[in-house]
Amino acid sequence: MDQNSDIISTKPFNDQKPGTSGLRKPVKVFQQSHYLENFVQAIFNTLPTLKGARLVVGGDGRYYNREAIQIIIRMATANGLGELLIGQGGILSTPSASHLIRKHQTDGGIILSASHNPGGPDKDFGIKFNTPNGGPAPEKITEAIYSESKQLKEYRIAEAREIDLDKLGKFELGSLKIRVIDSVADYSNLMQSLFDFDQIRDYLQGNDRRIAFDAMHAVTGPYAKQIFEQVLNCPPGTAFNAEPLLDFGGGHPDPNLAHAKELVKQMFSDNGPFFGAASDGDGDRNMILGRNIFVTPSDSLAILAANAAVIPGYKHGLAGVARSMPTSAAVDRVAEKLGIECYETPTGWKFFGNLLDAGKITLCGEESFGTGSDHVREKDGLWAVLFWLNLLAAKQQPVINIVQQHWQEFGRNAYARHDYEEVESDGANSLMEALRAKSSGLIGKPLGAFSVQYADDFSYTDPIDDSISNQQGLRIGFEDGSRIVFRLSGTGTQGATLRIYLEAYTQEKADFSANAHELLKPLAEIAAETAQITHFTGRDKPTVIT
Ligand code: G16
Repeated sequence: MDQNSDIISTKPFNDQKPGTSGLRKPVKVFQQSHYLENFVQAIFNTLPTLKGARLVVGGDGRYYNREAIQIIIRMATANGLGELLIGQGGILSTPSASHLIRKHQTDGGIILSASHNPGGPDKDFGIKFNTPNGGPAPEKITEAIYSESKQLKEYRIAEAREIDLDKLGKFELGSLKIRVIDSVADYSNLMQSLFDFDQIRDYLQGNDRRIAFDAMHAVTGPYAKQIFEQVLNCPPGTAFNAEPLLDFGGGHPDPNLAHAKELVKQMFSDNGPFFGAASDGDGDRNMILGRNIFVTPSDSLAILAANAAVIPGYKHGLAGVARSMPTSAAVDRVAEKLGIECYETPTGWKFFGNLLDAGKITLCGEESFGTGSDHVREKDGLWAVLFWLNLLAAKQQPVINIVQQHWQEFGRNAYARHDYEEVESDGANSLMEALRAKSSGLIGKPLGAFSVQYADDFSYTDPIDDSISNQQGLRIGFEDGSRIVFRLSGTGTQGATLRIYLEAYTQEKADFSANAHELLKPLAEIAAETAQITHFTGRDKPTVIT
């Protein structure tokens, strides 16, 4: 322990169980005395070797980011850690933190973010631990952290000066070394090693090739400015809402049709940009749009997989692909054609980690606007955008043609997610229990015009370490390839969020120009009736449809 350190007596909090992606709570919860400190100490206590450990630390710049980093610094020195690598201004996008952990071979990292949840004094904050592979800690580690948090009696923190997070350079605090590093440079270099920037740059010089990137006042602003406007020579303003703000400008930094309104309006107007994209609070999500077309995240994954051979970083082929269970089966059809394995995992990027580390998969993605590859161990928003730009440049085609051609070849998995946010937890749990109880009885029966092929509660056995994750979502699959999935979100901070995932498979050409919601209407009706949504939640329509 360092000389000026204190051992502070504390009591455990009983609600520090990490969810789908770390511990997410309202800021006010984190500001309670000892709350953040307890969780950080719980993380430290689970490190295999605490003394001398090296960690990457950074966050999405939201309210409480800087305060939290100063606390982590003081606790790191008191606990005898060796080195912290911190993004300048406390800023690191989640994928760039993952890259830095891998590049500098640290013992992991602490990422401060509540991702797409709104920020500000009355909104949310979050913290998660990433392991030395750069990925979110798997369940056995999050369980260990939780279990530490439940028995914690004390934590260690030093009395120390504030470190200037805005100044690049090396600092020392007791025996702790601190390096404040450029948040963007390494990440930008990594992207240039995967994509043909010359080809993209030339392509974007062409007529009518204006692109727009909405950083949603979140962490990708500085990254997008550098990559689009400096390296790719796009005009200033290409990246807009590009200054990270403590409260994301009061917005909801979730890149979807509901929340990236400004971008969507541009993309669906007559003289809009020919390509548009957005990213979320911490830069790991992406939304892809062409002029007058939105590409669902599930389709995006399938299209990237089908066309990976034209991208320099992936030209040698894909080892395999993976998608989370609620993500549409569009990529499964591509994998079948390519003759590669397609893994179906529970929701949560952490489940891709083992597959990526074992070299079983190259690309993976989720319906929740996450796409990524083996270049890091997190989903990566800007990576997906650059992949698409490289694809457009290589094929010399607009987004709409690429999507339509894909559907002609593989059929269309029309897709939508209906979210019922902040419903009473008891009602949501009862809905899931009632559905679970009746699901096996649905098999072989008709539901509307559909015939149920299978109905189960998704369970996953990790093919690498054999760990089992049960109760990962209720699925009702129909004989024509359509599907309804019911899950409770693991990232919300108020009550429960019921997610209903609808997927209709069609090979009818007429359906390729149809509105997805029209195609999904019969499934939405079946979902509402089968799960008795109004009865259990008191709601007659979803809060958000994405
Ligand atoms: C996190 C996880 C994703 C997950 C998403 C939604 O994303 O990293 O793997 O798909 O939450 O999870 P849920 O449906 O449980 O709310 P992010 O971008 O919030 O870190």
